[in-house]
Amino acid sequence: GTGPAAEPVAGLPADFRWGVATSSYQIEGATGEDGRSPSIWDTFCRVPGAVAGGENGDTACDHYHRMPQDVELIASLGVDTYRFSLAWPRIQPGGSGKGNPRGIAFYDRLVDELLERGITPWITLYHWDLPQELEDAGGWPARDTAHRFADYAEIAHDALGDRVRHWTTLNEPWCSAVLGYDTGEHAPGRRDFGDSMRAVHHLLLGHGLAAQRLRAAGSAPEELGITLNLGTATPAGDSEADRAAARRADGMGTRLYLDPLVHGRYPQDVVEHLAERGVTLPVEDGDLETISTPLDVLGVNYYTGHVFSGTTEDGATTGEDGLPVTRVVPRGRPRTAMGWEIVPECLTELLVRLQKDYGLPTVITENGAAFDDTVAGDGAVHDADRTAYFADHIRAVAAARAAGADVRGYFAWSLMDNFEWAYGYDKRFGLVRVDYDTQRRTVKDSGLWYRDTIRLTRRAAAG
Ligand code: GBH
Repeated sequence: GTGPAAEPVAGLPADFRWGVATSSYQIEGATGEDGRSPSIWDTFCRVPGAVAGGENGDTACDHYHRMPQDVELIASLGVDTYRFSLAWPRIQPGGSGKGNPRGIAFYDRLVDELLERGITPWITLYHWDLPQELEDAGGWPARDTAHRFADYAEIAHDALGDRVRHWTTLNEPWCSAVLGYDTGEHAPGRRDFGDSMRAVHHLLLGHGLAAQRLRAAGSAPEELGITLNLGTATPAGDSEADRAAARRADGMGTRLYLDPLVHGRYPQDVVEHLAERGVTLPVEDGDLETISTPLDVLGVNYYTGHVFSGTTEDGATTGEDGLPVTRVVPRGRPRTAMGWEIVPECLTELLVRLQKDYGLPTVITENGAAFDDTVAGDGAVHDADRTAYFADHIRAVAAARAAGADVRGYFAWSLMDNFEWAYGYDKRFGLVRVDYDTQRRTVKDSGLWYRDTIRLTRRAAAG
């Protein structure tokens, strides 16, 4: 079957923002063109074993050469907003010095193509493609990278800020810091817990410095924000150990970022946990004021929510590393092709909690799912599982609004299948299928459903 039929989603207003999202390294290709310098992902992809299948972003979706057709595709989905990221190594090769006119020209054209079709551009300044030169100088664990980021942000905003009013500084600093510098699953592939936590502070500082520059600029953004990957942390049971484990997970995944951003202080329990692990955040005078520069909107990337236990399977509360146990317990729910459990109700819970604890308007800047798509004889993709995922999560957003959360928009991840980081091209998140042999794009059933849902919901809300 083709999955659930499109119907209006009750409770989403006529001005609710509907979009699709992508990121530069995942779709652009053309990594050596028009003066772009290498990023940490170009380097990381060449490390044997780092990326499934030894794949890389050299060609990806070849979006750099197919941009006008891709904008047509976006328009055909009926969305009002397109969230994309700028490649820092195109805008400012090497991560220092002047802007690169040839790199900037690509985004100039993209913005103009979008505006001509009435689509609002929503720019993310940093979606993980750090110029390799800056990594060689120490990367995010080094304080100077925060200042380099602010300079780059100003160059980008000077070039595009006359037409682009929606700016996100960072995408998912947790991923940059933890996957990049602690677990080594992402570029640059380093493995040092202390470095990862120093990276957290410098990412947040870079965000704050960039936010100040954008606020001070002539055409200040209408909506300035940051995007975090967020979920829920539910204790497995009532025990003190389980509750402490969930609180630790929430501290390391959510409060470590949102408390300084919104309240201007790091959470005391997290600071103590880091001290137990021998780590001090490199906070200098004034940093927390900078980091807590007021935000207009919080971008939320949601994929799943977790249950935590504070004991091992054998009942021990301390692991081999001598640290308290923080163990994810499966819920036994269906999973996507990434292995992530599908728990839409946790999106409602998350949004209501964010409203209560942080009080910012939110936008879902990413939500979506990889499934093992098959292509029918006529080329169609009947991805009923993906459609159901979107339907359930969009309803979860409406439920959060009904419960008082100020959620203003929803961006599907992703416009099209793309380079899924360490998983290569095997994991497909697109509303649109990409045939990587021919670069042919085909709107999947989920994409048609999304288009119809937006149209019906807008029409119903307009009355
Ligand atoms: C996003 O990251 C990225 O912004 C985007 O570029 C990417 O393509 C997309 O998601 C899909 O991966 O194994 O159950 O503990 C998402 C990052 C998703 C981080 C879920 C942690 C926990 C899953 N994350 N996740 S689990």
